[in-house]
Amino acid sequence: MEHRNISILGSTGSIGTQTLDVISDTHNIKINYLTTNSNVELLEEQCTLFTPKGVVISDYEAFKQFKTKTNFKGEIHFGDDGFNIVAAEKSTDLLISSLVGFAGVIPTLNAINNNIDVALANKETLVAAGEIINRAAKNNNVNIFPIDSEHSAIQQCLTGEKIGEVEKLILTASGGPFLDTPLEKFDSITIEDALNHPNWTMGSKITIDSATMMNKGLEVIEAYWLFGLPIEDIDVIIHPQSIIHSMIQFVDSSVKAQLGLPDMKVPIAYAINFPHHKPYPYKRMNLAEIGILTFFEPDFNKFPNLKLAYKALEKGGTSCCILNAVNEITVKKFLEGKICFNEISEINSLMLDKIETTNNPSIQDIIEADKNARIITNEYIKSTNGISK
Ligand code: MN3
Repeated sequence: MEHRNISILGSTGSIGTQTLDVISDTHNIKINYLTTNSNVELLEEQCTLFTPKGVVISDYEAFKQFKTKTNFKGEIHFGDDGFNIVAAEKSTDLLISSLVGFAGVIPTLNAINNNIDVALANKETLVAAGEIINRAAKNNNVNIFPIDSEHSAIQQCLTGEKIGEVEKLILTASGGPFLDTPLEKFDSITIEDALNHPNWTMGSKITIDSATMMNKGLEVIEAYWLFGLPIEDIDVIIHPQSIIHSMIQFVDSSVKAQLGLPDMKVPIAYAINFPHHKPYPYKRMNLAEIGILTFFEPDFNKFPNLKLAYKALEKGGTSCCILNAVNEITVKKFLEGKICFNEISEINSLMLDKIETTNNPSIQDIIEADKNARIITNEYIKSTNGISK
């Protein structure tokens, strides 16, 4: 599979910029579209370096500013209409889906329906609409390559193997910055504490999700849709060094793991070059230098969000979509200082119980469930001013 024409949804974000780093280290790749929310300065630089066919800007003020000031000679589109153009461009053979949040779902689905392979960094696409995405991918014979260290690890382990011979997927989790923080101290966790991740440099939403372990919960849901094993055969183990990126256990008890330094460029390069490992100059792992790898069972009392993900998967229908939407709001409210750290999972849990689920959802049901869950959560937080404050 040679991917030669690539578009990036969210090219100025953490995954987007790292993808462009990988592409600048790869031969013969042409960029079709780049998109940003509002970071037009960086977009301008990217246009100069990569000369895409066009760009999309989601923020209207930023769009107007870019249009008047830019030296870029290609197409300049605004908002959802722009995303539709990106998703409809038939010459694109790989879409890097790295928008943040639910905004990534529809453009990704549209690209799949237009027979474009997807490298998926946007978690919400599979979390909110896994069933629909899988059906669309199957119907259109489209491949989905995960851009996430854990799922990329599993995909690398599975290459050359038969999924029917796999007994268990074992996702590793760093445990985040509060692995060793006692539960009694969770009440006083600040925004700065939570944004300080020990191993990975990422955007703020996913960094908070790592601190609450919702990130791992969302990854369990993603793994469920990507690899098709039953929920009970997807395990999580805490591995603070983030060197083993995930493992698969076969029916004969053999375990296969993928290791490496924590660097998102590796899963990005694998997604672009699948099933090949092409030469890149990235820093090599030295296990003797690392010395010790440790593992623990996850603590569901400290990190109830992880349990909530399994619960939502079992409930099915729009439950995972609801959990994801509620969590986006609670994380946002935490970052705004409106609720405290513990309230993220408390409100997530409350809303998952309270908000009604729709079974066998259509994409319209998903969009409505997402919108509705946000409204209910926002209203709840407003009415209570948080739980404990
Ligand atoms: Mn991950």
